[in-house]
Amino acid sequence: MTSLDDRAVVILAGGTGGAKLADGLHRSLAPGALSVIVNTGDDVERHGLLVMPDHDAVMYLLAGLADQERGWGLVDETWSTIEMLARYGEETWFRLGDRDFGTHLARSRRIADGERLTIACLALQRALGVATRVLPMSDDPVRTSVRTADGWLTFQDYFVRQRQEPTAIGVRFDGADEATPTPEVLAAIEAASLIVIGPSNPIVSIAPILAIGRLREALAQARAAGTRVFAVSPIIGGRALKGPADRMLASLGHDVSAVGVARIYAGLVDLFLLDTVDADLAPPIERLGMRAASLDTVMDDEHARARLAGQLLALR
Ligand code: FO1
Repeated sequence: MTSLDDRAVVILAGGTGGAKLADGLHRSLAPGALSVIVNTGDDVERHGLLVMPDHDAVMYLLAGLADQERGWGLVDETWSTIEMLARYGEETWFRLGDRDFGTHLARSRRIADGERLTIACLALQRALGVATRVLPMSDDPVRTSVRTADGWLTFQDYFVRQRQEPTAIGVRFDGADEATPTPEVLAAIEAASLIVIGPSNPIVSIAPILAIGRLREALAQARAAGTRVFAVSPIIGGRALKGPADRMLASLGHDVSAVGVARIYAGLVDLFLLDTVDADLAPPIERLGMRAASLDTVMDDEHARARLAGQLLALR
């Protein structure tokens, strides 16, 4: 058996495409070589507990516990707690499963006892046997809101309660200006030989991470020092495979294409990876000052994830 690549890699990720590529890299790299920096703008307090959808999506997927059909939460889930909460008249449009509640209880207890968010998350990951570090972008709260014709909605209100139906005419990341990256995030960026911006929603999954000034600076410094920075398009053939990224790009005035996404990342990345169906978009992307490469980027199963991760690592 060939030995796994142990050069340090960082991926910036939200909950879906980014999580899948993180899983592929996790499978392709030596244990501990990968750090995932996750968006916390989707985090939300429910029933007195902190819920971290993007962190938990990555942690569950890497632990082999994710319900991949539903697209969020845990496998073999049951729903007795939320049903009981509904009987008490609590708001239950945001569905938390019984097993998932265990995660939020354990993490919230640690935070109430004074642990930093990152330390609490790392403890949960270790308990699930996940060697990759899944790092919240900051220990400070950052919360995404989406502006619609009826006003501002908190992210989960827009995403789950309103099923992403209202047109997004603005986004904001409350707390991002004051938030600082954690020492763990800065150390991971500094140690990385490759940093990947995963195929997550550029508007509400990656932008909150990049909105933290000191983190964005750290990426630029790493790049200036020779670290390669790659981005993978979440838009394939003009559409997002999952979620509202395509509609959000359109309503916020961006091109709904890999070029539109590449424009958002111009100046930050060395190489932009697009799907083979979009290979003809390579020239306009290269005119933005980055290399472009095309591969089959659809990650239907774990083999496809590991294959894409391996191909990406080979482009370093
Ligand atoms: N997504 C839904 O569509 N409906 C839900 O009720 C829901 C509950 C939920 C609970 C915990 C969790 O970690 C994620 C959950 N999600 C749910 C997914 C989540 O809202 C989004 O997928 C992400 O925030 C977007 O990346």
